[in-house]
Amino acid sequence: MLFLVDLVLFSGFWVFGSSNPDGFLSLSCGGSSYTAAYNISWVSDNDYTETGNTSTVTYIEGTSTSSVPIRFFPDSRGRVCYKVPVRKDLTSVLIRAKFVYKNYDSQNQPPAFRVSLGRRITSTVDLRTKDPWIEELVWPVNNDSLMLCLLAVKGRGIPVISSLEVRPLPLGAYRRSLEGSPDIILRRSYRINSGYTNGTIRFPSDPFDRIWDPDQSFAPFHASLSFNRLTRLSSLNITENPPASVLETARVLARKDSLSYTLSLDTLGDYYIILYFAGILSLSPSFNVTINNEVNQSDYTVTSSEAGTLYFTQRSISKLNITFEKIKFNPQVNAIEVYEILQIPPEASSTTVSALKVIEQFTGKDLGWQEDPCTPLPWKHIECEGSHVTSLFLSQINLRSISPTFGDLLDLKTLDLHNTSLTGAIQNVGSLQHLKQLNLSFNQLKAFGSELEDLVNLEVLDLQNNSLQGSVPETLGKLKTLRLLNLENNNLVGPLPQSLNRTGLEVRTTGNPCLSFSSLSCNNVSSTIDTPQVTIPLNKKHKKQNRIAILLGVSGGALFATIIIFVFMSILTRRQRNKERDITREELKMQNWNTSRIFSHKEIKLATRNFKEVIGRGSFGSVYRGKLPDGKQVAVKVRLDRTQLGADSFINEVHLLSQIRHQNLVSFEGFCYEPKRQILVYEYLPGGSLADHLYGPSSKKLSLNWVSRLKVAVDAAKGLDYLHNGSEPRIIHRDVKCSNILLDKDMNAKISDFGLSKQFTKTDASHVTTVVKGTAGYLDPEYYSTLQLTEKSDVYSFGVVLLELICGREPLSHLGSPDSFNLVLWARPNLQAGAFEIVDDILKDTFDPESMRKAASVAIRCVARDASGRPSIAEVLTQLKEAYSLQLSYLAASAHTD
Ligand SMILES: *[C@@H]1O[C@H](CO)[C@@H](O)[C@H](O)[C@H]1NC(C)=O
Ligand SMILES: *[C@@H]1O[C@H](CO)[C@@H](O)[C@H](O)[C@H]1NC(C)=O
Ligand SMILES: *[C@@H]1O[C@H](CO)[C@@H](O)[C@H](O)[C@H]1NC(C)=O
Ligand SMILES: *[C@@H]1O[C@H](CO)[C@@H](O)[C@H](O)[C@H]1NC(C)=O
Ligand SMILES: *[C@@H]1O[C@H](CO)[C@@H](O)[C@H](O)[C@H]1NC(C)=O
Ligand SMILES: *[C@@H]1O[C@H](CO)[C@@H](O)[C@H](O)[C@H]1NC(C)=O
Ligand SMILES: *[C@@H]1O[C@H](CO)[C@@H](O)[C@H](O)[C@H]1NC(C)=O
Ligand SMILES: *[C@@H]1O[C@H](CO)[C@@H](O)[C@H](O)[C@H]1NC(C)=O
Ligand SMILES: CC(=O)N[C@H]1CO[C@H](CO)[C@@H](O)[C@@H]1O
Repeated sequence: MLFLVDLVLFSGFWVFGSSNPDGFLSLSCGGSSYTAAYNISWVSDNDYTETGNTSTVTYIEGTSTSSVPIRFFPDSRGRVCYKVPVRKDLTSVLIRAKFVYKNYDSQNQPPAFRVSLGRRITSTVDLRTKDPWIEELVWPVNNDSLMLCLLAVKGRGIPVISSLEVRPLPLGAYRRSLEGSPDIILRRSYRINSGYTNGTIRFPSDPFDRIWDPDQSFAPFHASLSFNRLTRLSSLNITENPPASVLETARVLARKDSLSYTLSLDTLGDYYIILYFAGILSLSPSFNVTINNEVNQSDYTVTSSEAGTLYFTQRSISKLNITFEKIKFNPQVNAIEVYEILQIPPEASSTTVSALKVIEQFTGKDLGWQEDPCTPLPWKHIECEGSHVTSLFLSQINLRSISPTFGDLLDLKTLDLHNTSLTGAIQNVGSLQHLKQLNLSFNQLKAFGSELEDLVNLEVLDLQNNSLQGSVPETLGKLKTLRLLNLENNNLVGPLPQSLNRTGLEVRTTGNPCLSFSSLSCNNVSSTIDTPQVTIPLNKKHKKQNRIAILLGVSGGALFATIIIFVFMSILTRRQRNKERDITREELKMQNWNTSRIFSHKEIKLATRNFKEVIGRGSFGSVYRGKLPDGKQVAVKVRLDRTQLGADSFINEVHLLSQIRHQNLVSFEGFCYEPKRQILVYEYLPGGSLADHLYGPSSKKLSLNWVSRLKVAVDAAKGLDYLHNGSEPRIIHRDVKCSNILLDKDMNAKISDFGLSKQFTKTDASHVTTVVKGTAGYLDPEYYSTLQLTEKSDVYSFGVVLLELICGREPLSHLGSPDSFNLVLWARPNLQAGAFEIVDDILKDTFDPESMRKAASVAIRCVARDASGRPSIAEVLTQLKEAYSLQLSYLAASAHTD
């Protein structure tokens, strides 16, 4: 669970002593207020927050011992912010933040985190590489307060800060040759006091309290000469106003022909360079200034007793070579500043922001939506491209209707409002011209409305599990880019518009009373009406009349009489053909059901105590807990009317289920097949699902250490291997996921929810297309191009399960940073790089790295984009067994040494 906590420090008044330098603000993070040398007042941040814990660390730096306060934020793995007032009359301020770890927690694990200033992420602070770490930023004052935030990086420890200083800078400083781009933050790379070696210079020598570093190791091949106060500088007419003490020393070429600084830079980026020259000698040398091998300024002259500057910007560089080539007398330089140029991203449009704020109110929840939706980090439930909000994901909240406000989110490409209690007609989306994916599934929508046809860029429209009625509007055919139209489990009837029958568009229709392209046969209607007749043959005649009545009612008009007769005839013919396959109860009993039983509905009612205890729900119906007369515990799966299979399909299904037996597959106990009742009875597994263990109450989660996770993985792989390679026919599961892996009381894992019903395309004509029951986050990416699921699709889904076992998080999760939303995309590069920081915290220090490496490597191969790159489940099983035994011997060895 990540928290988004804003620690806002806002001191609306200036509390400094009368002689505190004007405009200085110095926050002692986690410390107390005190006055330091030169009357600089340090203010504690203590009074302004309840967030974060404080401590003090002492460390040795050079020859001196420092003791500094720190504030760290253990319970806010999201974001913490300091909001600091700034004088509006300034053009820019210097912000200096100091981050100190120095093992304050005795864990020896220096954290890494990101820092943002306003809308821009400016830096990644990695205290492993440098501790203390000082960030200096020049911020163009564009607001009366600035917001500096620490953004946690998942798995990289707790952000920590020691001090934060704000210093006014001279008016107009650090803007030359950056004109026309006001939205720039400068991040200090170097500030060198050339020719000076005796320590740093700062306040009060520099009234703006910049820290000028001594010039020691920057140009090792040249003699460092300093000329102190040889000449009085008559004028210091430089906007940046460097202190005289800095300009009074210079590095001067001694012997060679050129003087050179080679500076390495943190990141590849754009840099801003300022060179300071002062005529401290009686000579006036002239030279060429070459930056990264290009002469930028030729024949520059430093006039005796005068000061001057050169400004440069360099694009896309990662190192810097500044060379001064002699023309007359020896070249010299007095100071050098180098800054990384950081563009401030534009603000999101105010329409978008206010629309989102209104939507937040609609939800009745505090979604933590503050500041800018896209920068520095996108809000929860939102994804951005630049400053455009392109995705909005809201679910499990009560919206009831799509309010007009949604129509203002003009940049949306993805709108996901599944399970938000929407009712009525689909509305207020017509203006979303960029929309590619619209998910309104699992609501109670009744009508299509008239706006869908305006969504000219729509690719995926998911309307499954709603209450849509009537027929599918012809106008949906206008959506030329549509690839997937999911209408499953609604109350739709009638032929689908032919305009939707085209290659590249998949229409899913199961779970509707009567929905297919063919206008002449309506197999679903016939099969529901057929059903009673299968088991109660005496009713045959009666039912036929019934059917005619129903069909008349449905089509309601003499005009269609011919069609009706046609339909009737075709059903009759079909019946004739199928007659010998009609199955009576007696016949059912005579078949070989192995150990499976045929239950009567009465028996089921008794076993479940009249369907008292629901233990699961799905789109197919509910699962109840039951107890057979012999004491055996069972899980009873009752199919909803609309998801019932045709008679043949159901018999085929239960027949297959009763033949499949494997210790790692949930065993099938029997079934009930009576009019309008299709019930499957399975063994009951008391251990719950793997998902319960990984994401349920923490007590359960603790029981899942690495060795038991590997055991679960091995078991599940065995079950899947049997489906793929051991059973006849071979079975593709199509919905492998954590909630379909169940555990018995001894923590043996078994796969559930397998069978034929998901792949009945060829044998059952009532299914228009391949029915995919995949789950978001687990679905083979190749499916979208091939529209086919294969054994390798199961391997992919299984790979996602392995990643969940390793990382302890769900396949799609908005809880972390945006780049971690998709488990596969996030974990793959990390695990490939051996970055085990992303391994579930609970497993830390308890796993054998070799075992983890093996499991991670097979997981990564399973989720290869290309199906051909994925291993077979048999190979996965072999690898997992090895990882398992590695971990076992590791545990044995550590038990031995303990
Ligand atoms: C500090 O402030 C006090 C008065 O508040 C003043 O007397 C003293 O001179 C100041 N010291 C410096 C170094 O500015
Ligand atoms: C942080 O402070 C809270 C409350 O003051 C305390 O419960 C918690 O244990 C502290 N955490 C650490 C890591 O010191
Ligand atoms: C200043 O920043 C705050 C948020 O920190 C924002 O709400 C406000 O609109 C900004 N004001 C200006 C003038 O940009
Ligand atoms: C260096 O600075 C110290 C005081 O900061 C001073 O005592 C010393 O004389 C200086 N050395 C040189 C070579 O200037
Ligand atoms: C200071 O520099 C500005 C522009 O760089 C120039 O216009 C002005 O005359 C200079 N003033 C002095 C006293 O040199
Ligand atoms: C820096 O640039 C100068 C002139 O282009 C060149 O002679 C010198 O070798 C370069 N130094 C390094 C370390 O690249
Ligand atoms: C200085 O630059 C000019 C123009 O690029 C060039 O012609 C000249 O040779 C350079 N001089 C030296 C000493 O590099
Ligand atoms: C769908 O279209 C194809 C070709 O356009 C046609 O052959 C086929 O019969 C149509 N399917 C149905 C069910 O109407
Ligand atoms: C001669 C030359 O290359 N001049 C460039 C020096 O650098 C500034 C700023 O980077 C450019 O604007 C000049 O064109």
